[in-house]
Amino acid sequence: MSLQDLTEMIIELEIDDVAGAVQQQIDAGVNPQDILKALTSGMDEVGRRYETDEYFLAELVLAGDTMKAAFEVLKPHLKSGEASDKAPIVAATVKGDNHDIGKNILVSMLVSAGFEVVDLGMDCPTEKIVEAVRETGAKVVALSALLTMTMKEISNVDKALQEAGLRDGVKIIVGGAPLSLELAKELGADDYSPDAIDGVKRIKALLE
Ligand code: B12
Repeated sequence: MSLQDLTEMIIELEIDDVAGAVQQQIDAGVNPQDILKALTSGMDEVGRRYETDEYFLAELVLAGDTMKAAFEVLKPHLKSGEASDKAPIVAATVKGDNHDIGKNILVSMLVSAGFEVVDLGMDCPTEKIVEAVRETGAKVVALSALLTMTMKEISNVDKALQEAGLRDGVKIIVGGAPLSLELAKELGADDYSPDAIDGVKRIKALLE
């Protein structure tokens, strides 16, 4: 059993066996962050197969569930140090978007780094995000957008925070497959990260 086998298990949607395989890697002393990378690269291949009509919606759903089963086992092992700030972080997947696996991974990584996180879930209305920032005094909003169609919601959150007079006190960091740092900035965000591990580092930097 190798990390490549784990990637294959995600691609082949082996939902019944994936948790045991992750546990086996952990027991063998493999770095949990390398395990996460192997799982995520399996999801990338699933996305590619969906794009080329080798996989359909049923496979996307099953791939999501397989990833979740794997991540449940991995989650307690992903530790990335002590948080420097105790202000909560507001996290959400934007309105119209039902992809929450990446956002959930980021939230788990933030919690294990010592942050308090207000997780607003997926398909989250902009008003709910503004309300949470107002109520908690959060200094960072972490948004996930996986669809080209829902990317524009980032700019709506930016505008709504400005209108509420809250934008100056809060940084917006975003992530998700269709984004890049350039796009993120165009949409009004302060920062972008392609993965959750680097995302936690960037959030720490934004708070400094
Ligand atoms: C699983 C999946 C689904 C599942 C989601 C299950 C769930 N609960 O999340 C289901 C089946 C619901 C789904 C539905 C759809 N999907 Co889909 N899906 C995927 C798939 C295969 C994997 C996504 C995933 O979970 N990846 C694994 C996680 C770990 O990665 P991640 O989300 O990218 O997150 C990482 C980083 O991006 C980053 N990150 C993420 N968020 C954030 C936030 C911050 C602040 C930071 C710092 C970092 C960060 O950290 C994470 C960990 O490192 C992708 C393909 C892909 N490669 O992304 C398509 C994909 C996103 N889906 C796609 C499509 C088209 C759809 C549907 C429209 C299909 C349909 N015809 O109905 C619907 C839309 C539903 C909706 N309204 O949202 C397209 C989007 C194309 C586009 N550019 O718009 C993709 C890219 C597939 C493709 N290649 O065509 N999907």
